[in-house]
Amino acid sequence: MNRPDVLAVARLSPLLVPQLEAAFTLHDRLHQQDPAAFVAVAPRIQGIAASGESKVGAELIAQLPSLKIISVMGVGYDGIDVAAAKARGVMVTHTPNVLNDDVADLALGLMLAAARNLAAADQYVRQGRWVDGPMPLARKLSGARLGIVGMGRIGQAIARRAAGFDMPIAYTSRSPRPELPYTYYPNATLLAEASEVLVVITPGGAATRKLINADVLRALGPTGLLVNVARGSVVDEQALIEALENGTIAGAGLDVFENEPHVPERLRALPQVVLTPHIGSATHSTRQAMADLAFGNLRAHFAGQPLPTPVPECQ
Ligand code: 8YV
Repeated sequence: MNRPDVLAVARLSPLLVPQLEAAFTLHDRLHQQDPAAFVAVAPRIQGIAASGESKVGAELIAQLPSLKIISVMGVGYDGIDVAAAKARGVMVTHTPNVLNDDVADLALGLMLAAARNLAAADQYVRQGRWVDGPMPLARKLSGARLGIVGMGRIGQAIARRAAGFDMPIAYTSRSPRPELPYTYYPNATLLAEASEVLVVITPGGAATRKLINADVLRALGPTGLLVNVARGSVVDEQALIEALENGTIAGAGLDVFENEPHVPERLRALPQVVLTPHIGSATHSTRQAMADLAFGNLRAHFAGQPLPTPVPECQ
């Protein structure tokens, strides 16, 4: 049986690797781990398996003359040079929709955790400090004005959940969505000014790099909370640290960071910040669905069938 050669460009999910190994000859990060062996194999590689955080640049694509498909296990594909792939006729696929619920759930969790100081409250009990008296009061989340940066599928899932908390909802995105019952603002600063909680769920990449900057944080204001479940690149992390240290904003809930898995010491030192290690889609059932879809895209390609979920640029 013909077993196409596929290059894994990242440490892939254990839910995906066995499926890939059963169908393909899988080269696990060979380009990084054994460049000499990679040179020999490169002409045969027809597929790339990547994660949402993987970088696949024009240079790597150029080294793979037989490459036909890049399958990303993740909805975000900002690390993939899609223009370079398309120029070579290489298709790019991702795993949209199956993770909407999980990422939206986590956004609400971080909103609640940041507003109600849940991480600090847990420590308060564990460290035996309760016996000395109650914790300082927190802020109410229900009814707070919510601003959502990015009104795609996950943004809408967050909005639906927030409606259950009686939160007035506004958003900014590339273009208004008149079919949705939420208030549109043309940019993040105006949205932040009108919001008490600002949630970031917009794609990463050059178009949104450091979109949430010092001006936006100033507009959010001293009682404002920032939640980021998108990409670390969307927030100017240095400006965020300064805004938190100076009380320019009240707190934050962050699942993503500029230089994962490294989180600046200054950010980790702040008690008004809740930090999670990029777990937006990290549940058993969702990661299984993502792995199945990432594999399904590769399988469909090699079977000559239509791709289940190509990225919009490749549709
Ligand atoms: C994962 C993600 O971190 O979907 C995305 O864009 O960031 C995540 O779900 C990862 O890609 C899992 O492989």
